[in-house]
Amino acid sequence: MTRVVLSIGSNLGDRLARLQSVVDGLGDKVIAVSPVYETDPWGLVDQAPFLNAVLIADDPAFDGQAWLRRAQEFEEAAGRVRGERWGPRSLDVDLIACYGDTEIISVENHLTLPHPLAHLRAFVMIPWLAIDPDARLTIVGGPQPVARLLAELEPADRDSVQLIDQGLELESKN
Ligand code: PH2
Ligand code: MG
Ligand code: MG
Repeated sequence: MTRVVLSIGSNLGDRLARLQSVVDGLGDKVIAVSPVYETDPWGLVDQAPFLNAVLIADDPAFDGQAWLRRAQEFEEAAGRVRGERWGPRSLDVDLIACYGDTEIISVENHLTLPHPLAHLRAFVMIPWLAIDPDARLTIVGGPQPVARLLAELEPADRDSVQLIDQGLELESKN
């Protein structure tokens, strides 16, 4: 079994529908879906606000590379065009952390795990904590509680992530 923590974001087009496409595409692999937040653009600030959420999913057959391929398929299906780094995007699906029997650490084949910038991004940590208050992220020096990493950010960074009153819908299994 591998479990993955995915950060999903969009700031072009029907942002909520883009995020929902990932939840729908993962179907019953989804374990948890965070609320949706509107977030100020990070890294390249002169662009439209994002919607962001975090998902936790399981698939017994997937390793890190398989999750990466799946993430890229979702981005392509949303019509993502690769533009400038940190620039506007219809859909971004980033692997934040991945676990088999132990945490998967990777620096190979375009796959860096855990995500090397997650501890700087309130738009990742706030949604993640909403579905896993005990979340831990491995950074240089070892695993750290995400709650502590978030507390180390500037208050303005935390304030740039605002809960919205629309959410993502988990497929109902009737
Ligand atoms: N993604 C980026 C760059 N900046 N800012 C926010 N608020 N949300 C994002 O998902 C995001 C970003 C590149 O992946
Ligand atoms: Mg990203
Ligand atoms: Mg990405």
